[in-house]
Amino acid sequence: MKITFCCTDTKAEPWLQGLAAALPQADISVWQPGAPQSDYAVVWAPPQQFIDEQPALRALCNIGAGVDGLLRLRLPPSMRVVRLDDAGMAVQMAEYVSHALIRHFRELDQYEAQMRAGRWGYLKPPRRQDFPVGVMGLGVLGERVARTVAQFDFPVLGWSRSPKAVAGVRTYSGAEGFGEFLAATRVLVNLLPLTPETHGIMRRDTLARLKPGAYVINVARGAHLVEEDLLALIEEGHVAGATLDVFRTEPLPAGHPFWNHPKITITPHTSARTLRDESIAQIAGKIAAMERGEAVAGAVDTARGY
Ligand code: NDP
Ligand code: OXD
Repeated sequence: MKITFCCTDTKAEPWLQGLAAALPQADISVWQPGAPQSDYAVVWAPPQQFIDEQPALRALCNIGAGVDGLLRLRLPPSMRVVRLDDAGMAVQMAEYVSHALIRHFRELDQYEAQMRAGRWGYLKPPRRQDFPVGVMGLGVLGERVARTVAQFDFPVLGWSRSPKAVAGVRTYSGAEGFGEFLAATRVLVNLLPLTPETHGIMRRDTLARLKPGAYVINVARGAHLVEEDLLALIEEGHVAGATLDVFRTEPLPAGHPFWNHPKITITPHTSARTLRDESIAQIAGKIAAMERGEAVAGAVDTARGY
């Protein structure tokens, strides 16, 4: 079995070693233009040329959870796409979102400013019930985040495409449930995949439906958010602030208003990193399962877009 590795911005050697150890029968190499046809590919942001030169791949194994970049390429209709499901990302997302939420809710920035000013003083304790948290996307990552936040006794709501039941979470689904979900949410967490349906989903008319003093945590994709609309709603006071891990243009360009905005915290697309060892083990397991003709978790429905 032949496996090709084609991952932009990724050091290949440790992946090749790990995959070779997990799949000793496989012949694994880094893709070069003109390379012979492989059976499987391990990819992140491959060029179109790679797809065009490898039309008979049995599967593209994406070393990330989101496949929006991959699905922008022209793929042969029969080409199977498999993504990471969890592989150590869900716990990272849960800690990142919990941190952002609690930092905002407990006003830790204000306490830090007081500390730096040498001042000992109390702020009025916020009421947890005034901060309902709405998680958009109840998949592998969103469900873990919703369950984790519920452990801190926040009211938690979740929204997905199909109806879902999650213990401790009030769930909504589809276009018909979206308005009610937004109206009941104050802290909006985005964990949707980027698809034609979800592109620009956080924009003026949707964010304006959140409870006053809303807070936005975007950990999915930058193109979910209309950045100018968020800035305007913060300026107008409806939105109190945001924690943003992903941006329309990455790296965030110099001079972008998010860099120095007092009510916005940014991180460089790091809320849930691909963990190499966990990912190698998962991808090797999926390739072995596909070789045996078995179904695998994380199989992408390319028509649906996630
Ligand atoms: P999943 O595919 O497991 O979950 C997606 C969820 O979104 C599902 O609940 C799905 O609903 C819901 N959904 C999809 N489309 C719609 C829609 N139109 N309306 C309402 N709900 C919808 O994905 P993951 O949880 O694994 O990952 C989510 C995203 O997180 C990734 O696509 C990626 O963009 C992002 N990500 C970001 C990272 C970072 O470091 N910032 C790291 C990893 C991922 P249903 O359950 O009905 O199918
Ligand atoms: C992913 C990501 O999709 O890193 O895995 O954003």
